[in-house]
Amino acid sequence: MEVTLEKILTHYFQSIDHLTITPLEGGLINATFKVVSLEKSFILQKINTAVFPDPEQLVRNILRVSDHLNKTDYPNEVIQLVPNLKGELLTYTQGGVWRMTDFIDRSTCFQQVQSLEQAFEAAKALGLWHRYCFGMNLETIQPGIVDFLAYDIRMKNFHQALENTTDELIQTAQSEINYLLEHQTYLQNYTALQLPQRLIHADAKISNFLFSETDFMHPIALIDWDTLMIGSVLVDFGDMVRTFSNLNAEDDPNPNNSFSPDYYLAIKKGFLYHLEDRLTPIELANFELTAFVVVYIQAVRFLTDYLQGNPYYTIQYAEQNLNRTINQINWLKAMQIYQSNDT
Ligand code: GN1
Ligand code: MG
Repeated sequence: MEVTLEKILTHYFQSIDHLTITPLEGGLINATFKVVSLEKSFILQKINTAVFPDPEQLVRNILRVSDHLNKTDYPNEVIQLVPNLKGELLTYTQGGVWRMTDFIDRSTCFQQVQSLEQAFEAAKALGLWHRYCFGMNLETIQPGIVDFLAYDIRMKNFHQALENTTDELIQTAQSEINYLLEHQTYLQNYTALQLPQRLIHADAKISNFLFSETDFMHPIALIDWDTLMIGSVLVDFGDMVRTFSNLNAEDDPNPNNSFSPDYYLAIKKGFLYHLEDRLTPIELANFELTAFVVVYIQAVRFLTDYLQGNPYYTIQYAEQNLNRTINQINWLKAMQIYQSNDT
């Protein structure tokens, strides 16, 4: 066990003798570890304060939503923060800001969706989470990241990155840059919509769903509540579609299997299961457009990061953010073909 991690654990446990700690891969922002004690397990996270400059706000949002859900008969698991020995929900150390939550027992998660049934069930679970959040007082929620959903600012950052980057990177990414610049109409059409503003999760990707360890078709929790904010529920639908209907890994540039209409339809059916009678006509009419825009913006974000020298997303190899961009663009191209065949 690394000395620094041991030291962090002493903030939470009287004795760290019987603890094991293992890193959990997958997240691109925070560092995440599973801590196993003799009695139970926990999730320990080092919060990336470059991305989340106000960790107190993250904690406040989580408490507000978990308090709300705990007062209802919401059937799935709710995130439970674990205080340190001083009773504080955040631990400030020279090695960063740390937070611990309960590990949800007998659960497992996936980096890629396993079956149509699993996609349907997860989308249903997300819809259920939304249905139960609908009654919340939204005034108490402040975003943990300012301008996260301000897509005009995402585009401004992209243009700035284009101006400030090297000719070499521009050349390498020329076709992806062109594609994104040529397909801004979708974004403009989306931005012109007046969609109802509700509490959203804002990172509803497959790895943020926990499934029962014994029944992979049974979601038991929606996790990673760091991006709780106010926005359109269609953004959550879009993030599901982005990661569930793309059958390739997020950095796989192979165009085959980048969009599955069957998965898309399963997710839509699942998401509507608990929400169809709650959503307004403008929401019901804009599923496809929002999904397209969510993937488009994700491509813009990956490419911006690549052009800036990867300051934001964790990378394992130099071209990973470019590959992630290509992967998103492959989805967009396949979705366009699907839409043109469908109409
Ligand atoms: C980031 O850290 P992680 O993996 O939960 C990002 C999401 C992206 C996602 C792409 C705060 O999420 O917005 O969709 O990577 N989170 C933040 O995989 O930027
Ligand atoms: Mg996240």
